[in-house]
Amino acid sequence: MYTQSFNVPDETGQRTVKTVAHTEPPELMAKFDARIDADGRIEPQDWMPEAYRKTLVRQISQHAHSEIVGMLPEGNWISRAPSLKRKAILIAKVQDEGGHGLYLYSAAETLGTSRDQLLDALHSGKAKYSSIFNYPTLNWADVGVIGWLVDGAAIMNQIPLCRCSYGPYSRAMVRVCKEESFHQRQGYEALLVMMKGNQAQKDMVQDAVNRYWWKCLAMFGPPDADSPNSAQGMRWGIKRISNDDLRQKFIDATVPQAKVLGVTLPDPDLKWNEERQHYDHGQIDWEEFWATVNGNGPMNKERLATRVKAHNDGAWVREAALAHARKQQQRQQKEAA
Ligand code: FAQ
Repeated sequence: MYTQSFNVPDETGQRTVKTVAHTEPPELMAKFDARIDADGRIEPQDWMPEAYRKTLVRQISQHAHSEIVGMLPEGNWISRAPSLKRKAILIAKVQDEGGHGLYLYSAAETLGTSRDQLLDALHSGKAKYSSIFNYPTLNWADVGVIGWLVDGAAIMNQIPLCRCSYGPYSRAMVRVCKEESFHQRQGYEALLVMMKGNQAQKDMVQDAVNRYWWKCLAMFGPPDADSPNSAQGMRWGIKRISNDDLRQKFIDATVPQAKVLGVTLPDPDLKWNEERQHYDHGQIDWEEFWATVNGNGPMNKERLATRVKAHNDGAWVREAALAHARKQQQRQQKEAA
């Protein structure tokens, strides 16, 4: 459903951005640029400019943190799922998100930053994670809407990342996208069932859509004109499609899905524009977005506190695993002696 993202030509500005000033060795830099221009992949053992490494650690670790913090809003509903079938699906989905976080932390570690450093940055509030996970899940329909819209937006953003210039990130994204596709479908299917139910169930779905629609549009990041990282990210083949173009693709794909579902998207300005061949839409509240990104959304403090507690509660597992590994190593050394 979302694979059409592959059809967007790369030349939408990506290669035309000038390289920023740097103090890297010119020969190595020229080789690196040539590989990027030829759409080649950069692997962990390859030379890369420090700014490229830094950008990747930033983006991949934010992505990893989003997956891990993203387990919390839906995780809250595992014990309250309305049937055994829904509970089993939800457990599998939340577990998948944890797995995505682990692939992504591993990909970030290949760039020379340790897992402990990455987690410290999250737990101290220094690192960002997706704004969308700072809103509460108030009713069961929120779980369906997260699958349909949040995973839908995540796939739209991540399909182009399967062709990211950094090998480990692009390979992780292939598997992540396959799993996100199941997540999106299970959410949409759960909502379809609710929309065939009674009025209270239909109202619940509409209420969840009303609360999540605008937040999902903001997930794609600030408008291109206010996106400080986009130009360089696109020049390096990390990002392939701009924030605004991805947002537009998501809206265009979602409007027909909303019609089939029978819900209204809460935007009076949402209209098909024949000339542009896209839907026009209303203004996103960027002030609210930045407040949330900067730690002042409705659930930021609770999400972070839950993560820090889970990490601290798990300290004994990490210590036990390390002690076991040390014991095994000592035993092997003794046997070898
Ligand atoms: N939330 O210059 P740009 C998921 C920050 S995974 C918070 O445009 P960039 C799966 C941005 O970091 C969802 N912060 O930045 C799931 C930057 O700050 P910095 C996560 C945001 O990197 C589903 C500043 O604003 N997906 O949902 C957000 O070029 C269901 C300026 O922005 C990814 O992370 C935001 N929404 O573009 C799990 C995908 N947007 O670092 C559970 C990978 C922007 O300079 C349940 N990431 N910022 O201090 C990306 O594609 C990019 O990093 C963007 C941002 C597009 C998110």
